[in-house]
Amino acid sequence: MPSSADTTPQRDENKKEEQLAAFREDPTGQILTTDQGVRVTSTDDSLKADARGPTLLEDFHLREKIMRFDHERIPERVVHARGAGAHGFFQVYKPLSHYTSAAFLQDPAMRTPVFVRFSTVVGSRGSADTVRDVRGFAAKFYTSEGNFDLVGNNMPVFFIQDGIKFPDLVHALKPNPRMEIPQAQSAHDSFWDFVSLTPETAHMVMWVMSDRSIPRSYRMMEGFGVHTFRLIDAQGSARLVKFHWKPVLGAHALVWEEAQLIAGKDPDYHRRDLWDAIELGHPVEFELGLQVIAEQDAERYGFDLLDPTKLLPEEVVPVELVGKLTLDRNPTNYFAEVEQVAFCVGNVVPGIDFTNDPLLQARLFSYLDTQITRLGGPNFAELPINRPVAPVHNNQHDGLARHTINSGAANYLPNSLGRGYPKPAGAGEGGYDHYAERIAGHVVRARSPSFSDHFSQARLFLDSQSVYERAHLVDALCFELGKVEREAVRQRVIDAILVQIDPALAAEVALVLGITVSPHPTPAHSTTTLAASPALSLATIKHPSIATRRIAALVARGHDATSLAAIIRDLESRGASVEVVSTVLGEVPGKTEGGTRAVRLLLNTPSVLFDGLIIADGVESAEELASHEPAVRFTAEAFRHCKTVAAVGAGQRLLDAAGVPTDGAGIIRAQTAEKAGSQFIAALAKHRHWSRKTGTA
Ligand code: HDE
Repeated sequence: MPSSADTTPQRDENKKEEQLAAFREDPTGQILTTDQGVRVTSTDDSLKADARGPTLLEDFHLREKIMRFDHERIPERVVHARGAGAHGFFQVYKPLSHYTSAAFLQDPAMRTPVFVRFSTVVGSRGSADTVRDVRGFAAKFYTSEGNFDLVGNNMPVFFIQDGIKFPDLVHALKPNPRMEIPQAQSAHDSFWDFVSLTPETAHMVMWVMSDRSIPRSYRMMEGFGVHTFRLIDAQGSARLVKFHWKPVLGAHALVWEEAQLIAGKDPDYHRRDLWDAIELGHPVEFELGLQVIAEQDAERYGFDLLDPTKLLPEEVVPVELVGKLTLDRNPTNYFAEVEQVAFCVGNVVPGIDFTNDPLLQARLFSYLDTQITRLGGPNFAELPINRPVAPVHNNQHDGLARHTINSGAANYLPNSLGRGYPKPAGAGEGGYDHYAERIAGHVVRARSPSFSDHFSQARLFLDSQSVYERAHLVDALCFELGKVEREAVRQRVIDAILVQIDPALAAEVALVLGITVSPHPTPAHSTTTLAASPALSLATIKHPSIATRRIAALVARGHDATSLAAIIRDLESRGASVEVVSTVLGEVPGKTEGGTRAVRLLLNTPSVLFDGLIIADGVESAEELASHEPAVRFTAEAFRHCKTVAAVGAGQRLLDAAGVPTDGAGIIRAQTAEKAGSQFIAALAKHRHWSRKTGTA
C-alpha cells in the first residue's frame, strides 16, 4: 500500500528540476566563450609546445580562466560574515499617515519588494550556523522613494553604548589574533575580559547567555531595530519609534547540546531550514511592530531612549503590529545576491529619520565605508541586489566598475548645458527633509550621565525569564566562563558584572567555577528593581502551530505501514514535514502487503535535525529498531533534548530500549494511530518539554 511518504523522493526530484529550470538563462545551445566572446574549442587542456612540453603563456583562455578563479572571493564581512538570504515583499495593514509620510507605509494594496539577510555575527563565512551568538536580521525595502534598510538583530539591545568602542568589542569577540582560535564563539578569555571591564555590556550579556542566542530557525526568532529612530509625518511632526519583527511561527530555541551537535552534523542547518521552507511552499512571515513614543515623553521611562543598551518593555509601551513581511523566493545565486548585498543603516526614505544614539551615529559611517573594501569601490549600489527600484539621477558617474553609461556633457550643478538637470527636489516633489531637531551644547568627548545605569535592565531580563530559561542562562554562563583560562577574568566577571545583576546568580555561577564572590560592602552601582516583562521570555511567545516542523518517523521491516501512513497524512495536512528514517534506504516492507519508503538512513541521520520523533507500530520492526544502536541513540537523544517522542503499539519497545520513562510531558505511548496522531500534534505544538529538565513547566 503506498503511503504518503512514498512521494517524498519524487517530490525532491521534481523540486530539483524546478530549481534548475528557475535559472534565468537556459544554457541549451550556448557555445562556451571567453569573457571577450571568443568561442573556445577546448577547456580541458592548456596550450602546450608538444603534448608533453611546456605550457605557453599565449594561452589566453588558460590565463583568463585562472585569473577569474583567483579573484572569485571578495573580503568577507568584518562581522556577520555567515548568512542566508531570501526575497519577498512587505505590505502595511493600514495607512500609517498619522505617524509617517513614508510612501511604502500608506497603502495596504501596495507590495514593496524586500530582500532579507539573516546572519551570525562572530564566525567567519564558513562557520557553523547554530553557534551561540547574536543573529543579524537585515531587511532592504526597495520602496518607490528609494531603499530603506532596517539593519537589526534578534536582540533589542547591544553590547556597547558608543560606536567608538565597536572595534574593541569585535576584536575581543573574534579569535585570538595569535593563532586565530576559537572560531565563532564567545567562550574565551578576551571576550569575557572585555565584558568584565565594560559594565555597559551586562544587559546584552544576559541576552546572549539566554536561549535567544540559539534560535531553532531564522524563521522563528524576533527581530529588533535596536536604536530609537524617528517617524516624521507629512506635516513634519516627529515621533520616536522602536522597530520590531514578530515571527508568525512564534519564537523558539534549540537546546544547547543540540545546537553544538548540529554545528558538527549539519553546519548549514539554519541556511537549509530557510531554503527548504521556501522551496516547499511555506512562505516565511514576520509582522512589523512599532513602539511609538511622543517626543515629549522621551524622558518618561526612567532610562534614556538614546541608549542602545536599554529596551522599552512592551508592557509599558505596547508593540503595534502594522504590516507583514513575507519571504517567498530563494536567491538565484548566493554570491550575486546574499554575498553582494550591501546594507546601510543610513539608507532611509522620507518619513523615517535617525536619533542621536551614539551607536547609531557611528553605524551611519561604517556601513557605507565598509563596502569600499568589501565590494571594491563606490559603485556597489549598481549591483542588481542593491539597485533601488526608484530612479537614480545624479552626477556621481565615475569610479571603479561603473555599469551605467551616462550620456550628456553636464555632470555638475548648476549647469545650463543640461538645462539644469538633474535638479534638486522642490516643494512637493518628494525630497528627503531631515528632521530639524534643535541641538545646543558644548563639544565634549563624554558619555551622557543618563546612560549610567547598566544593571537594572540586565536584572529585568533575568527576572523575566521562566524557570527553565533561567536555568539555561546559568548553564550558559558556567559553560562560557568555564572555558576562560584566566581565573582573574572569571573572578572579575563574577564580582564586577554578575553580582551587580543578581547576587544569587553570581553565587550559582561562582559555585560551579570553584570561586567565591568577593564581599561587596556597598553595591558599586545604583540600580532600580523593575517590574518583570513577560514579553522578554520565550515561554510567552509560543505559537500553537506545527507548520514546517520536521518529524522523523522510525520504521524497520515488519512495521504497520497503514497506521503510519495515516499519521503522516495527518501531520502533513497541518504543514509539518515527515521524513521516514530506517536501517535501509528505499522501500521498507510492512507487516502485511505494502511498505513505506525510507528517505534517510539511521546510520547517518541524527535526531538533532528533527523536532519530534514517531515510532511505527509492528513487533518485528520494533524488535529490530530496539537492537539497532543508532535507533536507540536517536530516540534517547530526542528525549534528552526535550522533544516530543511518540510510539504506536509495539513501537514502544524502542522507547523502553532508549530509557524513555513510561509517561511524562511529551511522551506519547498510544495503541492506535488516531490517538498517537492527535496527542503527537498537541505535544509537538509545545515545541520542547522543558519540564523534563527542571521539573517545572
Ligand atoms: Fe553592524 N556592521 N555595526 N550592527 N551589522 C556590519 O556592515 C557596525 C551593529 C548588523 O547582512 C558591517 O556590510 C558598527 C548593531 C547586521 O549584510 C559593518 C557598529 C546592530 C549586519 C558593521 C555596529 C548591527 C551588520 C559588516 C557599532 C543591530 C549584517 C559588513 C557602531 C542593530 C548586514 C557590512 C548584512 C554588518 C559595523 C553595530 C547589525 C562593519 C561600526 C547595534 C545585521 O559595517
